[in-house]
Amino acid sequence: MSLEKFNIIESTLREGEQFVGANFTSDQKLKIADALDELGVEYLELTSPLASPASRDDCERIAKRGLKAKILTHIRCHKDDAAIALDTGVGGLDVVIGTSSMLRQFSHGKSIDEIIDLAGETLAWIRAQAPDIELRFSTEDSFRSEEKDLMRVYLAVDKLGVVNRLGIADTVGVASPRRVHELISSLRRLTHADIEFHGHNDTGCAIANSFSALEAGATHIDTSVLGIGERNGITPLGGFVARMYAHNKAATKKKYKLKKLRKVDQLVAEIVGVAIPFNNYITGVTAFTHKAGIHSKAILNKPETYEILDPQDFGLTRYISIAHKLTGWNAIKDRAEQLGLPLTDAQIKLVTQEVKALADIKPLDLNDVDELLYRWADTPSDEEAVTLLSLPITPQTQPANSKPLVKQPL
Ligand code: HCA
Ligand code: CU
Repeated sequence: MSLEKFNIIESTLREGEQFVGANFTSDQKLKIADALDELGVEYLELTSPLASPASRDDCERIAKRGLKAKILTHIRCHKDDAAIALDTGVGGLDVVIGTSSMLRQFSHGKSIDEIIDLAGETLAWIRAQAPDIELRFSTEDSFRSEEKDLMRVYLAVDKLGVVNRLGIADTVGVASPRRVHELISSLRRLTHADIEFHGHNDTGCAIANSFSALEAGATHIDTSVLGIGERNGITPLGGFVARMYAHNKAATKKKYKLKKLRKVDQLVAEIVGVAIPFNNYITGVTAFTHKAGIHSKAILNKPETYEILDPQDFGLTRYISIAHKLTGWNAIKDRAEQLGLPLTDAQIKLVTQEVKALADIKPLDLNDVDELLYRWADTPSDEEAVTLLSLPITPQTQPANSKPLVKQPL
């Protein structure tokens, strides 16, 4: 159920602002908000208006912008914070308080009973001030909190009947998919509100944990563009979208404008001064690059053989890397056809042998392969072709020092 009807709470403008390279100006925030809104995420979460005067103005500006996405801001569990946040005109408040013994001891210093009282008072007060606002209550470091403490807090909050959503946060990235499934399943069984999952990626489980949360009944998943956030960040938007596309392609294509993802990744990468990682989900330079001859052959016949994501759905193209020793003659033939060279299969197979032999000696690039193909195309007969195979490597085929082997036309 939730797997088909989930919502993305896009937190690049909150959790993402906690990435060490992020220092968004107001205009940059607007650009990011607009780009995410075009992509179609359901919510945008913004840094607390209490963080700085500009953060407060930004909440007001983005709340007034008339975006389709609902605008949320993220605050501590205090009436004073809530009062200021409500004044900004946002559509929802994400309230959070730490419940783990470490946070209780080293951060706010409150007992579980005090947390329950404070949450009850604050949430009821917010609901009285703003009957229509979307209200979420979350515990920080949920997975290192005692489960009995956690459930006491959630049950007490749920009983108030004033929150729309309960949030579970894997603040330090310690949870595994099975653990997430267990905890969210318990929460689903015991409470009535929607459930949000926020997962950090310290141990590489953020996307799997988010998916597992949905399988267990969560309704909302927090993401950020490229996964930026504290330390190495949270569930990346693109990777999460890739996961949901693999689960239900038609529904994901309908829900989001997938071709906008590249622009969003590029925009945020540029603003925070990082490159999109080569192996990034969907938009990384090698995400749709195929190499081994066996893969290339099947890809040319039927791309789905080795692709769970169709690059076209994301406005991207696949690339077959052919200038290496693992190449295959089907891929070389395809390249000859792209170049309009009428070589026979026998000739193509000889070119392939030559590419492999050369690649054993030195790194090649596409120009080297093209050059061989052109030479073979100029060769009048197969006999001469055999002679050509034994020719030494000409200076023109020597690549410049360490040229990249993969050149994807992104
Ligand atoms: C943080 C807080 C938070 C809050 C998550 C939430 C976390 O440590 O900065 O409100 O759901 O990871 O616990 O981002
Ligand atoms: Cu976080």
